[in-house]
Amino acid sequence: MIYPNGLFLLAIIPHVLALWPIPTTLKNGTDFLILSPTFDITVNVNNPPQDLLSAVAQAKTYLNTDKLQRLVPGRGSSDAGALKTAPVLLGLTLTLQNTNPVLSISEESVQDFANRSEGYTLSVPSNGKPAVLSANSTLGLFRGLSTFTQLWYDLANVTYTNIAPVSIAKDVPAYPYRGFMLDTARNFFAVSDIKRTLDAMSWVKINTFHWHIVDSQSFPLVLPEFPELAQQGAYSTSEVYSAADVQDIVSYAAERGIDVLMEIDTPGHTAIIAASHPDFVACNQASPWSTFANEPPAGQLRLASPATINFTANLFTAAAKVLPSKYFSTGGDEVNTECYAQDPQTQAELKSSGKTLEQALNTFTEATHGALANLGKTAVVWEEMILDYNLTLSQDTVVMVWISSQDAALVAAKNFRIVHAPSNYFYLDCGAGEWIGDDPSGNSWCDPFKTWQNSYTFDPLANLTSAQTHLVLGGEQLLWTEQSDPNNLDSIAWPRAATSAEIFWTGAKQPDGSPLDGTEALPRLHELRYRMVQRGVGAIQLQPQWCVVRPE
Ligand code: CP6
Repeated sequence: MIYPNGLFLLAIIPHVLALWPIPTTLKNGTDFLILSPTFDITVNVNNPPQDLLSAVAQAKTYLNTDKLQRLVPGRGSSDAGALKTAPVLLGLTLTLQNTNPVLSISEESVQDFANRSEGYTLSVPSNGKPAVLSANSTLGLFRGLSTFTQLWYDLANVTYTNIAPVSIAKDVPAYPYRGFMLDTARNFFAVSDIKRTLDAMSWVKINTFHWHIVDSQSFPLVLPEFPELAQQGAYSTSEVYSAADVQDIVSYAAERGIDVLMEIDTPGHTAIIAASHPDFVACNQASPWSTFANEPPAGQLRLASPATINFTANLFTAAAKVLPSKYFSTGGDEVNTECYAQDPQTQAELKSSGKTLEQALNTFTEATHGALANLGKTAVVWEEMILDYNLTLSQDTVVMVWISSQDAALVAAKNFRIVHAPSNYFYLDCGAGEWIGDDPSGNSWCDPFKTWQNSYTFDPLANLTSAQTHLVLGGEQLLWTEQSDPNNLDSIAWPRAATSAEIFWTGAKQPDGSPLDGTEALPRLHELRYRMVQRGVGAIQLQPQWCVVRPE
């Protein structure tokens, strides 16, 4: 029973913290402190990078416009008395420790996540003395600014907190990879929709945008080397991402602490490539489609064909080189073997090369991953590439576990690094086995909703030995968009996608060692949701309005 617990908590906890995710360490009081109308942020950094200055300006805007009422009965109206005598905070000072040279947020954000420094220290005294935010990197300062803006409420145009003093001696992510995946192939999303999503991601310290940019249904990515793919494969000439659009999204993300991990899913999920390169695709016309793919249209790259391998390697090179990320996802999920069994060309190629299908897949991945290695990039794959086939993938390949959370242990047993993307916890749409019928194109349906409370119970280290925990890079929530487009993007994603953001920033345990607890989280998530709405993201409501309107 969600409502009774939540309502009960709102009623009895006098000082609900609105921080999301919970910092690693947190000490706070119960004093009132007003943010001065002339409050300013001082950047105590030599030659501050432009993106840091922009982030500071954005934080000041949020402080002015959030106007989040305290979500307790009476909307915090009983705070008015205390605010008459509360000290006033005039400023926040940002300082950098040990940085030589000073990198911009954008430069920090696209480094290998293993080397990224995202931690910070924040102190907000209750006596009106300046607050201090310090970090080892501009990215850490950015994370601290996000936290700082979450401290404040509004009552009759007074911006204030009731939890001063605040001391965060240390806030560092428990896991280096905290992602959100968006599929822009089943339905198209404009650059502005993606930017709005990147904003929301940055508020909860998500650091990776996993962009599942193309799939069997459409190819919206315009590549100068392969313009025909989008010309023949996009839903329309306007529903495309030009090179400039990709650049725009990558820069916008990086300024907000987010690396863009692009995915071109192969060899399955590629039917649309047949529109411009029919020779490279098998079983595109085969019938019924359900024998050859999990959703229409069927079609997979002819993995045993040297011409197709060459094309795919060049395609990865063309796409990966436009992104600064050290990682690129080559997909590898749901390869349908029946498709190859019934494709005469593939059968002939296997026969003449003397290879099994698995050996041909190995040749395909060696060549295509090799193209990424030539660019100094590391491949990311879906779990089947490790669990279903015997491939000689480089041991630094990152494996996304999606079919079931249980499979993480199988990947760890093979000593590969793991990103948790379990369909039974983190799919924002239907999970595995939840489709009724098997045709997402329209003849079937599923209940596209799992509660955030379910996601919030995920344990990143379940079933792993202590020697294997270092393999867990983090995780992500995912939005496959068979049943989503820009009209329900915000509501299907937020605030639910914030649950994994907290699990992988805070760790599955609170600072006092107790496990994350949905009952504790509800009022905080409720406040985060209101803040998101204030900032222009249509996150869904979690509780009745009555909770904050009834008298105190
Ligand atoms: N598309 C791609 C999908 C899915 C996957 N890959 C998917 C599979 C099962 C469910 C939901 C989504 N639609 N390319 C799996 C990684 Cl239940």
